[in-house]
Amino acid sequence: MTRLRGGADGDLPNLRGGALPRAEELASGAMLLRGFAESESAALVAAVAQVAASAPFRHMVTPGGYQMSVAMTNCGAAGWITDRRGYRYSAIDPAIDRPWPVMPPAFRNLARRAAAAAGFDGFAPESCLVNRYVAGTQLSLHQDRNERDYAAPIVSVSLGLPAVFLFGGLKRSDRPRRVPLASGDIVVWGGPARLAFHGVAPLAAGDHPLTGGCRINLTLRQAL
Ligand SMILES: [Mn+2]
Repeated sequence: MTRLRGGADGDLPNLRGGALPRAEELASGAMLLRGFAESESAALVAAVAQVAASAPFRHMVTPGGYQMSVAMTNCGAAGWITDRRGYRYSAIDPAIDRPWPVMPPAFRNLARRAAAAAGFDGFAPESCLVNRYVAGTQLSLHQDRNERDYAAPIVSVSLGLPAVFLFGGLKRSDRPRRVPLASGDIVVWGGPARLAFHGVAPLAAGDHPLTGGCRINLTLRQAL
């Protein structure tokens, strides 16, 4: 078990009975930080609602013409988008032709602490992609490679319904690990794992006190 400085409240008790380590290395450069965002999860969900009030969730279209099952929005100086022209970052929300909402300071602060806990100091994301999953929604295996450079890690925060994260290797054909994620869990991957293939298995139906019938995922990146 890796010793881990906790979230906002320091050394939290393990609310899951001590059965699972708080921090688990998924691969070299990839860490699962269980419960790291738990104590601030309600505030994060409230902040997501504020973001979505300005920049509504929408189902974007891939360059190949498929509509994504995950509903997405963004906040921060750059938002990840896809349309028939390709995958990229944009300072403007194309749905409303205005800049994305400002990133809540709590997002940036949490991401910086989580990255540091995983061994990546100085993380300063200017982009937060917000994904919303409902029962049956999935995200197929892919690499995050639209960022300007790959020196910074990716920080991924799970809120609401649980999911199975698929964490593969550097080749698409590498069989992915199936990693159960609960609300408040954070996965950080960078360094030798920065270009690992990853995805999300189809979400199981459920009802979560924080988010009802959905799962919210925050993906924080240094994109520019
Ligand atoms: Mn991704």
